[in-house]
Amino acid sequence: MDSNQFSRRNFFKLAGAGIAATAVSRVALAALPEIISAEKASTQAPLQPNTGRPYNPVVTLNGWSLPWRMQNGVKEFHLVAEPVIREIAPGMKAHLWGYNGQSPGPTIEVVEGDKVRVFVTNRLPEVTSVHWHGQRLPNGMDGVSGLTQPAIPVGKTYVYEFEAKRAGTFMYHPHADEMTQMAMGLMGSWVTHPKNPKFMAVDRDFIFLLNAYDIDPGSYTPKINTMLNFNLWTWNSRAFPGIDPLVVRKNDKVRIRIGNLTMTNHPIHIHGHEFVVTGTDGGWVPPTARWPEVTTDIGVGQMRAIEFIANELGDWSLHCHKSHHTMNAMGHEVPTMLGVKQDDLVEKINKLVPDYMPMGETGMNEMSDMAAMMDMPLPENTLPMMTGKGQYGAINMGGMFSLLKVREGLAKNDFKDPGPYQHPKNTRAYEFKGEVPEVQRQSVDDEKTAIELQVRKPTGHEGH
Ligand SMILES: [Cu+2]
Repeated sequence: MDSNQFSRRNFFKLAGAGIAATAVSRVALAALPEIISAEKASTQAPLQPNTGRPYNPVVTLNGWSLPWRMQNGVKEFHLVAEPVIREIAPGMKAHLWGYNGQSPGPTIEVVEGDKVRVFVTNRLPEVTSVHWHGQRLPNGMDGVSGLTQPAIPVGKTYVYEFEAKRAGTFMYHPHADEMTQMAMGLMGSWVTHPKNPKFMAVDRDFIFLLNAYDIDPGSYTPKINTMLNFNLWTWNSRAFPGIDPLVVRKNDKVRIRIGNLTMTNHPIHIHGHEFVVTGTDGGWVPPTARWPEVTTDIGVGQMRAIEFIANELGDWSLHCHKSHHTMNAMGHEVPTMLGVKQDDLVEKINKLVPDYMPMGETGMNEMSDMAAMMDMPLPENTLPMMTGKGQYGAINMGGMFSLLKVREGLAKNDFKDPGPYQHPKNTRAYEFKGEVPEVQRQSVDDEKTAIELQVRKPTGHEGH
């Protein structure tokens, strides 16, 4: 874009107009859009545009959208990179780096063709920059420190200006000491809405980022050198049961936009509905190229937009299908104890280790019950590994898990949790109360099979 189209010079004109020194500083301050900060980690109502061209706003899961100001036809936003305290779920807070009070930062929403100016103020203890992942823009606005711009020094504000050329879903994150700054939670979402608000319009449009942290039980700050062994798998820096449900009306057309800024892929799975992938990092998928799925794998650095009609009432799970990603921190080096009798062992171990507790003898379900009853002495500021209470008991989940709640009769912009789904009579799994038949052993006629079975039969001490 031609920089003359922008009114950058106007800021300096004011400063040179011979106003008293104090007034100058006030004018200089006023030249920057005010800093709007979020205090809460809960999902905020969609930001309805009151200036600029119309669009259908998104709902950021456990997040919010950044208000802008119009300045001579340019949408101006102000991001502040700073240390923040983010509640990961009730009972655990993390000391992260974020933007405008939270990690991730606010979602930025603009319309295709908008001229955009983003002020970025650096209140971190080190240099930073912002890369606008996926966007078409002048090379010098790409935010790669050292390559396309000097890094933003501590305490300084840099300005990014470009036209939002392509409609779609994007991410933003630092491109300066990236490993540290992304491990600390510096990231956010960006949506460029299509010029025509009717194009690809949906009733409810959700957005969130997949991110991950390595925070030792009992501590607050992520370990920044971790490459693969993260222990907190989060959506918008929240872990279940801290992730809000996605509340929709029956028969709503729903879009969920998911960006992956972790170091591994996440197969995101939905229950009770099929969806189609309608958007990728490169843009909208042509209708003829879409196919139905119930799980879509989202690679590192990728974004996927999925769409479906929510026509089945209920509380439907929406989660990453890697089962270790639906657990919270507790170390995965716990040995498998399935079937290991520990009764007499515990007594002996207790003489050596007074706090030892037997774990996992019949599976790990007992873990969530223990945690739920707070019998288990977890370190302070630590989430139970598996948790969450449903109307029928423990849900045994953590991490990247939430619920799609489909209900009838919700108001247009009602995203409030409607509570647990009331299953209509005779539509819930139930206990069978009759006799369970005897096991029928299949008679083995085939000689060959009989020999194989004999070979496989356990032979006691042999081989030990
Ligand atoms: Cu995952």
